[in-house]
Amino acid sequence: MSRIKVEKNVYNRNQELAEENRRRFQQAGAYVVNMISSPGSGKTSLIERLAPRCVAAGRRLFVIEGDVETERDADRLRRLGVEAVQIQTHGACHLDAAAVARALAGAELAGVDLLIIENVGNLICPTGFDLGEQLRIVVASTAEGDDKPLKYPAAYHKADVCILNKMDLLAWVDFDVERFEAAARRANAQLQLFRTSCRTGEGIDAWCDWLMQRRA
Ligand SMILES: Nc1nc2c(ncn2[C@@H]2O[C@H](COP(=O)(O)OP(=O)(O)OP(=O)(O)O)[C@@H](O)[C@H]2O)c(=O)[nH]1
Ligand SMILES: [Mg+2]
Repeated sequence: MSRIKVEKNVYNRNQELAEENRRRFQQAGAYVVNMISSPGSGKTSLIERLAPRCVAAGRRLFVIEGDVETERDADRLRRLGVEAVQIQTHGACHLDAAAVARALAGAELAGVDLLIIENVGNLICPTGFDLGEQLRIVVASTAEGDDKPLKYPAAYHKADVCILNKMDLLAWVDFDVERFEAAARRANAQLQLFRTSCRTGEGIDAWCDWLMQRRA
């Protein structure tokens, strides 16, 4: 079989499983978010900031953490009282719909309001794999350079929301926010843009309020 045909089969099979996941999520009433970014842009930190707001709003949050190795991110969230499952891919650079289904095999999703899937830190491979989510977020940080939407357009093209995190670092890094956002909009004119800092809390309320409203 040619490589193109094998890849097409992999994507088709993933799409079928993603639709199965989506049906299960919808039946349970869970709103599902897939978070994609390069390593270290602040995905887990953003979830840590969201968690107490979910408690305050009476919303049940459940998180799937995707990493190549370690249970560290799930442990960070468990310390805050968040229900979290860790997927360790042991080499794979993305999550797929089958891995998400396996991670949730024994989980009771009824009553979960928000299910966040933090994908493996990578701007390339995760973009091709629908996990059954309703909302896809691409997170960038000011430490990464403002040209990333130009270099990794698919990550932006396929996202609904773009969060620019680490706004507190702007004074120390060469990063032009307007240039970044113009490039992100060029990849995807519909992108909903947010600017945040998990350190100072800047923009966190606006982002979390928007997400809660969208979920409702
Ligand atoms: N200055 C600053 N540091 C931040 C901010 N957000 C996160 N960090 C720091 O950036 C580092 C990476 O944050 P994480 O939340 O672990 O990033 P991540 O995207 O989940 O990383 P991976 O899961 O490894 O891909 C940590 O040391 C955080 O404390 C921010 O807004 N400002
Ligand atoms: Mg993380």
